[in-house]
Amino acid sequence: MARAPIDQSGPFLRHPLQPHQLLERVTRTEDTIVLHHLGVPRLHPNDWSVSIDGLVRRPRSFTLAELMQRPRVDIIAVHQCCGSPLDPDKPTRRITNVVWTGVRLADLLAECQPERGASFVWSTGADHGNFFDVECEAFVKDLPLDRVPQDVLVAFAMNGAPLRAENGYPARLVVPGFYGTNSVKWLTRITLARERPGGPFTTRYYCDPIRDAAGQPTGDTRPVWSIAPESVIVSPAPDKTLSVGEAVEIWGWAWADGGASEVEVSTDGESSWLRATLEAPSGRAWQRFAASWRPGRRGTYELSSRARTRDGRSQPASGARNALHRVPVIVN
Ligand SMILES: Nc1nc2c(c(=O)[nH]1)N[C@H]1C(S)=C(S)[C@@H](COP(=O)(O)O)O[C@H]1N2
Ligand SMILES: [Mo]
Repeated sequence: MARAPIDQSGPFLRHPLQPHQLLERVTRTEDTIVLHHLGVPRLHPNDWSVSIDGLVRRPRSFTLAELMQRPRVDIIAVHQCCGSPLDPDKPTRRITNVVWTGVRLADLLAECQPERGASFVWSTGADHGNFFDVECEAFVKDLPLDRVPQDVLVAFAMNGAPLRAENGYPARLVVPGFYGTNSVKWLTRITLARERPGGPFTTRYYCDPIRDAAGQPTGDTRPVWSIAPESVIVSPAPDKTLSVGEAVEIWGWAWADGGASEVEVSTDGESSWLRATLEAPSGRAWQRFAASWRPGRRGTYELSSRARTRDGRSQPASGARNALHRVPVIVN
């Protein structure tokens, strides 16, 4: 396929809602985050197809019409940007919870008959151009092949409507439970390979340093794949005035790849924590938590929430993209 013309070239970020504005369980499409590195390729559905190649016995491509005729599934999932690859430890809370519709990548791959030795799925978008000082032929990401059967999709709709151009029209990858950067928009090619791809978005960017027990970098890195446990307080909103002796509900959303198992809330600057009620995980959606608090004294307070997973992972106080979310409030 010829290179697609690029609209809006260069890095782009739209982040409409702050945590206290995430009142809806399903984020409306006009309120979702939009992020890309190189621009928006202009693709025509009639010339578009996605090819599957590499370590497969029967390489082939699928047109949009062919995808649309196949059995489709809906998945509600947290869709989160991990933050800027130039400042990966900074929490940005670019989060949404949306419904994707598409076909299961596992079904498409089965048709192409993966060969033994295939371990990684490379996904290529039609966008190309310059990301800061790096010239990129395409946006290429990867994921482990053994993740695919869970629920990886080639999606053509978000919240029940065809993808907008900026969200990856006509079709994109969606890797539920992984950070958004792995869900390649404007998908044109899937390649099965023995090893990880060598491009800038899998080697130079989106690789977290692994630290030893003392917090020192070991020199090894880990791809930014799985979403770490995280939570945000939606209500009360920052700087809200509350009344002494009146019960307030502190509520918000929690999520993690694999689901959150517990959320705690602190109202005293993290000296003590009380356990919130938490919805059970459902699909890949975020989970509502709530705790009741009756402030006993006037003053300023800082509220925090902390999510945990069944295997004991949690949110650090600072220095990581999933660091604790804190909300100052006033009690009168
Ligand atoms: N082809 C392509 N896919 C991409 C990107 C990109 O630059 N090019 N950006 C990624 C990043 S960093 C994020 S957070 C999500 C954002 O998806 P959205 O704009 O649909 O919310 O797309 C990912 N997929
Ligand atoms: Mo992102």
